[in-house]
Parts: sequence; structure tokens; C-alpha cells
Amino acid sequence: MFTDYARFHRFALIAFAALTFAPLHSQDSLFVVGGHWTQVPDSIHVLRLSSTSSWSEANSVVLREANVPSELIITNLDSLNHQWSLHVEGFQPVDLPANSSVSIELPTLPLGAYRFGLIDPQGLGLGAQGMLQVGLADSAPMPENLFHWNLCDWETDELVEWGLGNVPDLTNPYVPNYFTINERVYPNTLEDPNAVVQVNLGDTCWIAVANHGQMDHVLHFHGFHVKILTSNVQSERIGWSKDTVPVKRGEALTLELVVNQVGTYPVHDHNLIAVTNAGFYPGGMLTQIQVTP
Ligand SMILES: [Cu+2]
Repeated sequence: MFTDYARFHRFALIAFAALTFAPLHSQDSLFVVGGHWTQVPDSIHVLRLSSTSSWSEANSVVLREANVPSELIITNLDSLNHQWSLHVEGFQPVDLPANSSVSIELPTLPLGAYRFGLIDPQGLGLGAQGMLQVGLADSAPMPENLFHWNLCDWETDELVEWGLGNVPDLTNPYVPNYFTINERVYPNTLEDPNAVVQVNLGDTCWIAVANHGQMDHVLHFHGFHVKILTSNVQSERIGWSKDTVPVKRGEALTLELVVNQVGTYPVHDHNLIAVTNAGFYPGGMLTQIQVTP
């Protein structure tokens, strides 16, 4: 079938590329799924927005092309009604009746990272919030070096109440005790290929960051400055190159990292409470940039 190795190699490359990139634009479904979250010992039950009908510890990232309207089908597999929204100006929240599917028109958006999630109190309280990446997979200088960090803070007392179907007393002071990247706490962040940035010297990588928590998170990069490429909240900061990047509550941004030195470098929330797990250091919102020659 293949007369020479080069032809086979070319075929294999094309087949591989098709397999690799086909899912980027074909994810047309999200599922509201409940399950047991093992990162936080006290929690009994949480909700996720998953790209399959199976439980996923991490919320999903949805990929879309820039400046093109698209459709998204959301299936609510939970036994309660929920409400979903894309957090962009003018988007009308959508009702998700229990055990049913709803088709949603996603608006035309410019290149960037955006947030979506359940906005009813229980859906929000149980952590069903994810990231929409628009155009990033198409425009990243090295698509294999596109990472994402969904940041969140959690108070397990509240989480347990929501999980039991109760409404926690939200007049109590908010004292979060877990801090996550992609729903993982350090050191488990290092096992998530989207959270740990494993790259080669000379690479350029993009990191899409979304803050779904109730507080601001300020990321401190050791070893590198990163450039802010997009932000849905602080557009005046686009183009800034810094080693410390505040990510405001509700913000989603895209960072560019040019990998100009070898080694292992931490990235962490500069608020040291957020690098603990229930008070124990180190933990929480801490990951690494690992650069090989
Ligand atoms: Cu630091």
C-alpha cells in the first residue's frame, strides 16, 4: 500500500493530526454530572460540567473558533433543575430542567478565555463551573503547549451543606480552606498535564486561566515573566509582562510564557493561605513549570 517510508510517514502524520485536532471543534455537549470529589476529604457530593456523561473530577474546557457562532447541547443528569450561563455581557441564562437536554446558541466571541457555569445557588455552590476557550487552540504558536488553570476556592462546611441538599448560612464569614487548580490541590496538581507546564527550552506556551472562586487570586511565577494576551475583566492590562498576575474574581485571561531557561519553577497564589490544604503547607494553588533542555 505504501511504496516508501516517506509516504507512510506522511500518511501517519496526517492521520495523527486528524485524530489529534478533530475533537477541538467537535465538542458540542456538556453534561451536569454529580459525583464524589476525592481532593477534599470532607466533601460528600459535588457537581461538575463534564464533556461526557461520566463523572469527572475536573470541570470541562469547551473549545470554539474565534468570531463564529456555535451551538452547545447541555444535558442535566442531576435530579434537580439548574440554570447555566456563559459569563459574557448580554448572555441570557438558560434553564436546565432535571434529566433533560437543552440546545444553546453560543455567541460570536473574540480570541480569549471565558467562564461558564451553573448559576443557581446549589449548582454554583457545588462547583459546576468551566472554561470556554475561543480561538486559542487555533492561534497558539505551539498548540501542544496550550495549558489551562481553572482556579477555585472552597469552604468545605458550605460544600457539605449544599451536598446534603441544605442551604448553608451564607451570612457567616467566608473562610475557604481548600484552593484548587483544575479541581486538584497540590501535590496532585503535578499529576494533571493541564496544570503542570512541562515544556522544552525555547518553547512558547499559552496558559488560559479562569478564576471561578469567591476571592481574587494572585499568581506568582518564579523564573519567568508572563505576558497578558487577553482578559475579560482587566483589558487595560493586555500586553503587560509581569511575574505576578492578579486574577480577579470572575476573570478569565490568557498568558504567554516564553521558555528561556531550564529548570523547575513554582507558580503559586501569592496569598499564602491559598497554598495550604486545610491549613497545612504546602498545598492548594501551587503548580510547576518544568523545563527540559
Ligand atoms: Cu512565589
